[in-house]
Amino acid sequence: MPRLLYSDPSPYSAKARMGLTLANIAYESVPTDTSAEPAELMGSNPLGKIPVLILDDGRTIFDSGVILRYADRMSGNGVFPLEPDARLEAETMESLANGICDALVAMVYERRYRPEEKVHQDWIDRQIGKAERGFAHFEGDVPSLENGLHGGHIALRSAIGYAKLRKPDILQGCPKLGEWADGFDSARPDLAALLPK
Ligand SMILES: N[C@@H](CCC(=O)N[C@@H](CS)C(=O)NCC(=O)O)C(=O)O
Repeated sequence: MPRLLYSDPSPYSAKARMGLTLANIAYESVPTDTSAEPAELMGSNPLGKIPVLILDDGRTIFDSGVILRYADRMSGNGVFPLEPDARLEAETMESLANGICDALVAMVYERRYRPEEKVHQDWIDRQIGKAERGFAHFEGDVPSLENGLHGGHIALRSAIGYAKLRKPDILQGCPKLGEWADGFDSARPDLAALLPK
C-alpha cells in the first residue's frame, strides 16, 4: 500500500490526505517530524518537506499538488473537474489556497527557526497581509459545493483549518467562509477528520 509521510498540523499534508481519500485510494499515513530530518523523508524528498507519497514500487511523489494530480489520474478524474473552464477555476483556487498556506507557514517558521532577536516583524506582517487578502478574495466569492467537491475546495478547506490552528483571528472578517467550511465538514466528515490539528 502507498505510504504518505505527513504531519498532523501540516495543511499540505491534510490536502494530500483529503485528495487521496476523495479519489478512494488506500494509503498508510506515516507521521513524520520534518525538524528531525528522518532518513525515510530525506531519502524520499531532497527538500525534506512533507507530504511525500511513496508508491509500492518505490517511486516518491511530491509536492501536494503533484499528489493531487496523481490521485486524479489514478481515479479517472476523481479530484479535478474534466471540463477545461471548471478545471482552471479549481486549479486557481488551489493555487491561492496554497499561497495562503505558504504565507502562514512562513509566519510560523519565522518565529520557530529564528532566534527571538532576529525575528523580523515586518516580514511576518507582510505574510499576514497575503493570507488576509487571500481569505478576503474567497470571502467575496465563496465557492459553490453544488457540483461536487474538487481539489480547489480541499485546498481551501485545509488553508482555513491551518489558519484556525495558527492564527484564528485572521478569519474573524470571513463569516461566509466559516459557513462554507461548516457545509464542507457536514458534507464530508471523513475529509474533515483529516484537517490540520
Ligand atoms: N509546496 C509544498 C509545501 C510543503 C511544505 O512546505 N511542507 C512543510 C510542512 S507544512 C514542510 O515540510 N516543512 C519542512 C521544511 O520546510 O523543512 C506542498 O504543497 O506540498
